[in-house]
Amino acid sequence: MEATLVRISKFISLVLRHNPAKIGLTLDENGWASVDELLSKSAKAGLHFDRPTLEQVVAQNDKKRFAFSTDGQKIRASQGHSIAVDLALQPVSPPEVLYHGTTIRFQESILEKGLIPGSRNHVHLSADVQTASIVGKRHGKLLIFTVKTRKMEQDGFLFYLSENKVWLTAHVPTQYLEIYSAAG
Ligand code: HQG
Repeated sequence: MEATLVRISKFISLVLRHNPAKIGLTLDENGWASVDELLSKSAKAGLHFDRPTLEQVVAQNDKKRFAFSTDGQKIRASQGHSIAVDLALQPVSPPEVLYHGTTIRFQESILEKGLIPGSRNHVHLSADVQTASIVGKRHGKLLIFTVKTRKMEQDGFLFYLSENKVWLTAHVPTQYLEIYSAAG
């Protein structure tokens, strides 16, 4: 993605996930913003882009972070929010295991408290080790946990799959965690 598009993507990621008030935008309870309002308020805040450019950002985004409503009038982030939004996702049955990429710096705390959402609304889990590696390396030296998601489901935990295929859950207690090793 070209530099201008990346800049817009980072900007709308901040606005749609964390701080719409920064540009005077309001999201509805499901996290949607009016596209026209996003364009005009971003321009007022100093970042000018038009609808075709926004469509490019949405289409080319490496992780498909954003989605338009079916009528194309609204846009939202598909996951990753820190503000309270109800994505209105239905619980989905998870595979046997999922993965969580993090850094060894957090190991002790995770083994003590389990995986907690921190500033976000959910704990984020990955379907494969490769994705978990990318997520984890953002934080430092990589550590991957295998999460026994089927067992969690049997114990009553709920799982959601965001539109861009990130698995979400509220909390992962330590008994469902195992340090992943490639050797098995
Ligand atoms: C860690 C990116 C200490 C957790 C990614 C993680 C993902 C604990 C960090 C999405 C802990 C939170 C989310 C505990 C969890 N003690 N640390 N008990 N429990 N943690 O960025 O999962 O590029 O909020 O392991 O690709 O890294 O933004 O979450 O390291 O999909 O679209 O606390 O963000 O997507 O970090 O990443 P984050 P994450 P985007």
